[in-house]
Amino acid sequence: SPLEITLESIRATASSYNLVPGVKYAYGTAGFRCKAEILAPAAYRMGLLSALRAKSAKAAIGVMVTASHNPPEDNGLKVVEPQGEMLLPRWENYSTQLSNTDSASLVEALKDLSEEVDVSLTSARGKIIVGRDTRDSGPLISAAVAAGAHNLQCKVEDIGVCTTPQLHWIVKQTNISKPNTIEDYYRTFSDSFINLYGKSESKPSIKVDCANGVGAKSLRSLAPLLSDYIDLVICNDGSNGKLNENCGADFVKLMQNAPQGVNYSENEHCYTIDGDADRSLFFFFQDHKFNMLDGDKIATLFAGFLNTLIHEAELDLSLGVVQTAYANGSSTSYLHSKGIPVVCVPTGVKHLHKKAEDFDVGVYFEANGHGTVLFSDTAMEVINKRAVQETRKIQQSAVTRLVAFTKLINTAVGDAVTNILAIETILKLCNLSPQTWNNMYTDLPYRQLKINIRDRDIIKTRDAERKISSPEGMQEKIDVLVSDYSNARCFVRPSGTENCVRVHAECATQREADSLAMSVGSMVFDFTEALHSRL
Ligand code: G16
Repeated sequence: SPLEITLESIRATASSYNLVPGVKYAYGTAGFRCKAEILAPAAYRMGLLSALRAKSAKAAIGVMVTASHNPPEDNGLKVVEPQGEMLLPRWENYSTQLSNTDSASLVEALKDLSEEVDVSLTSARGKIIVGRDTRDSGPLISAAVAAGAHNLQCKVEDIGVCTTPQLHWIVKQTNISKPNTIEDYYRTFSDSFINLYGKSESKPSIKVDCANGVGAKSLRSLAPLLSDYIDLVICNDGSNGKLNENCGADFVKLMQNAPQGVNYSENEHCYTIDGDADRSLFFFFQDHKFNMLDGDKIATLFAGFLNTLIHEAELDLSLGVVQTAYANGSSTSYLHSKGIPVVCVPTGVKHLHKKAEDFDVGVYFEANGHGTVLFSDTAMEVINKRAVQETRKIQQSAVTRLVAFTKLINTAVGDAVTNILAIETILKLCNLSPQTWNNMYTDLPYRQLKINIRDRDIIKTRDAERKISSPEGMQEKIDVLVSDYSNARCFVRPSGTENCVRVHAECATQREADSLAMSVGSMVFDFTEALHSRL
């Protein structure tokens, strides 16, 4: 029977992807992430699972092979839902379960799962679209994903090297039967940019640190399409340096310092993006001093711009900003002072994206530069209706800009490249210099540390990761350390992408933030070591 043939092909292939003894996979903040050399068994199983997800959704599902900001020897997998969102939580749990199922039990596990999700393993519906970043291990991992999907006779389209947001966009476009190739992506966003940005008297040059990753490829394709309007100067394009080493958005945010490999001029607009081009940060130098404008500053720029347009166009739409515990306290106070509602959710684009859907216009950004804007169906209806109405000049101009802006945003997921275009557009339309933007509010000094402990999973958090619920007694110790400083805040959480816990401290001065982060970090280390020695 067709089912027996399918099951037999799984048994035959699975033996080439046996689990690695001692390795436990988990679907973390953004999918699977580990050393590339141990990822293939999970990749094969994710091929099977994504095929099943595609069959159950009767749609195209994306699988991105990337470890984003992690070092070159790592790799990972992010699964993309039909509308371009992150994998559903229920399927994240299935993914963790299936990826740890040994080869001999895979067929039974899949049969159970197909019953649970009520879809036949032999259903011919759906397909998976696979993309990968520039890591050497990418082709091998993509092949393992494809092997799993082929076992379930699922169609596989391998689009090769692309950015994570390109894959999200392509999946979304495929499922709504709209233009869906990489060329369509470049054309769509360059057209939208040109339409809203318009010509300038002098053509600005914009530098982008590409972290030696796939973003360079994307910008290289985009640059000629925009060359009448802006000059995109690509730095750290991967021809020399190593991926994410001393450059890229993660490095810049953590070190609060400029990336290597960018020769800047005073006041020049510079950006840094990460290894798979789904985060971006802005920076500039003034009097040789480095100034970074992070995801929080980008969120306030976008929210302020959109809020003004909504008011000018006299539209009755709710606008809100979604942040995480990492958001600088000053950004939250600034947004409140402007009457813009702010919500805090746990780390991970999936949490922010979901919450942003509660607003008509939901702006979400993590401080590290991940983010985008979502426009609800109602918002799109209201905006488009107003666009064809007879209105006063100011209303008309605002609504025209709003319509154009919705087309410049990759609403499938935060997109470093399209966000750069959106930021440049707002700065030009609002006649804002980097200084004026930066001076909207002053960041509170902060320090972030990575602490390596034996088992980061023993740390559990609550209250959108702002408090520790376990191990017992740890939060009290943090509270005591924080109480030594005035106006301080500090939290600790296990990373879902790296083998470490992150400590984040915010204080009135940089010295205090450094000192608080260090004392909390060493307390966490000692606390967990003591727990371990008692086991
Ligand atoms: C991923 C997630 C982000 C998250 C980051 C760090 O980013 O998509 O939402 O902020 O990991 O997560 P954690 O602190 O749990 O390690 P990326 O750019 O690495 O895919």
